[in-house]
Amino acid sequence: MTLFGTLGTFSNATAAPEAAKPAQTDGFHLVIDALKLNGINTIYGVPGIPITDLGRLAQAAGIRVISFRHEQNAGNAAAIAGYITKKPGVCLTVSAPGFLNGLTALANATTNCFPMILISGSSEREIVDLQQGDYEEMDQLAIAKPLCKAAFRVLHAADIGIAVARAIRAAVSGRPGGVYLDLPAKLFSQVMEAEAGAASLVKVIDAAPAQIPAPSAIARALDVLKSAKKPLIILGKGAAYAQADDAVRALVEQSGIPYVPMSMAKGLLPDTHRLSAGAARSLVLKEADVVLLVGARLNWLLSHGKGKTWGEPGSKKFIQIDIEPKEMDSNIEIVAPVVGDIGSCVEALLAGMGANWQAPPAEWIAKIDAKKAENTGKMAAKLAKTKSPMDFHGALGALRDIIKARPDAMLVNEGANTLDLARGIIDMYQPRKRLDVGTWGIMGIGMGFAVAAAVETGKPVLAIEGDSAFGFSGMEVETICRYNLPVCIVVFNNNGIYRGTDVNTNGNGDVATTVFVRDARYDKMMEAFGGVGVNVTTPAELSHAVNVAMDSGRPTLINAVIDPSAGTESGNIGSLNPTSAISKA
Ligand SMILES: Cc1ncc(C[n+]2csc(CCOP(=O)(O)OP(=O)(O)O)c2C)c(N)n1
Ligand SMILES: [Mg+2]
Repeated sequence: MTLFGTLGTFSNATAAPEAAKPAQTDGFHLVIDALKLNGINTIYGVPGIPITDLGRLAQAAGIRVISFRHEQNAGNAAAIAGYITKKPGVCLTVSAPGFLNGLTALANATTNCFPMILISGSSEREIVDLQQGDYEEMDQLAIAKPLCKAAFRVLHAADIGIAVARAIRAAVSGRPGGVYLDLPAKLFSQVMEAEAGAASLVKVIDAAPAQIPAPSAIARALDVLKSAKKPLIILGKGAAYAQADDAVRALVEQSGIPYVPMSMAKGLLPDTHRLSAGAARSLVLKEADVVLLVGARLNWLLSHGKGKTWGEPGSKKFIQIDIEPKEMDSNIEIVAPVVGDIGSCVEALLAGMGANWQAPPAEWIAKIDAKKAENTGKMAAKLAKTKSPMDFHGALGALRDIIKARPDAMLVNEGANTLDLARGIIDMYQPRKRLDVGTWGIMGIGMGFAVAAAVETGKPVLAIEGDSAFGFSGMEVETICRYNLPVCIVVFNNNGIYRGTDVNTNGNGDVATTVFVRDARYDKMMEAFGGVGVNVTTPAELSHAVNVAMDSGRPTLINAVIDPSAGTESGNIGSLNPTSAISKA
């Protein structure tokens, strides 16, 4: 349009009667609409500038917005929501400090392959980039980038739809992980015509496309498997995430191959399954000749596939199923890589195996069964102990029976002894019920995971927490009470980290570095917010209190008094702990 034309139109318009103004939308509403369009119906976060109204408006628009007391817990909730649902969990934070608080959870989600989107408001770009000292100034995008799968910033309201679509795709496709979405304050109030806004939104089609393995890779894997005399399947968290439960079960049962579940894969098949070799783990890792990894990485948790855990060097062949090609040969040679999504790969293996697959030699199964019986027998006596104060085994024996009776409950678990012993002792019966510290062994996931487990599944949650572990997210008991969630927390209170008995030898009056206030009453924390607090000293009392809590659905914290001398340094992973050769503390 010419200058004159413009002026002419302008003067005509002022002379004409007021035309109806087209309906408008803005950045706030476009973010909410984009999330809703893609089926994201829950946001976990902490309010503040510049995203307070985003939370309010999202709530008003029908999204469930769960406000936490600290962003790390909101982030952990989002991450585990992603794991449970295969949809990215969303965490919403304020700029700089709130963003940083959420970042640990984002990095942890990425490490664990949980799909999550951290959405953080950010300060004014022009000021941040010139480092002129804006309110909560920080170049958040640059900081997030190396810690997640993808990171995006949106400067124009018209790009919100495409940005949310990219974030969702990046989080769930291929190997899932964390995504950062940076939304500067100015974006939220940018206005555009509603019609154009609606047209700018993107509904993601097939966000995590199937990745079909090559037929030659399947044939190669089956050849290797066929040659095995002592085969073993290892099921990882990836296999649990895939929600290919029937196929995974069929793989084990049709092949007759014993399996070991990694921590969060427990329950994919019931731990009581005849082919579970969990109770003979050391034996099977050492003696197997062919190992089929299903969504399990050969990282530290599997001793990198080498060393004395794995028996004679060169004594085994590894077949690996993973969606990420780079995972192959990451630690040792993989003789049969199978790259694709777990469901498609396992289905293809099953099809190739057919109905007449030769079961493994009976001697192999018999040897495993004998070891299982021996280990289970030794354990049974320990679990039946009723002494007071309790040791870990006595207390966990009680909780083991509770999960057996309530197999659909969600179990959250963190700590050192409290974690390692619970993992070994408590059998799981259903997939994705066990949520724990994952790949990093990170403390602090407890209450975030518990909240999301309750919100996403509607099932009762049992959180088994070391007293130290609980402290990292303990303030969220208020959140649990505020939303009246069916969460029962059991704090294994042994007065400290690993144990409560360490002594400071320097004489300055401080307690030792691993010791907490003696005989603390964590149950009182729950009472402060209207929940139920119980103090227990015997397995029978513990069992009773948990059953009452799970029947009532009321937020409950049980302070379980554990013998302060019962734990061992670092639980099961003491060998990773460097100690001074010169002086012993
Ligand atoms: C974020 C983080 N900080 C610190 C640690 C180191 N750490 C490992 S276990 C643990 C706490 C163990 O004590 P507790 O939870 O009481 O379990 P217990 O062995 O006493 O049962 C700590 C602090 C960690 N894993 N993660
Ligand atoms: Mg402790």
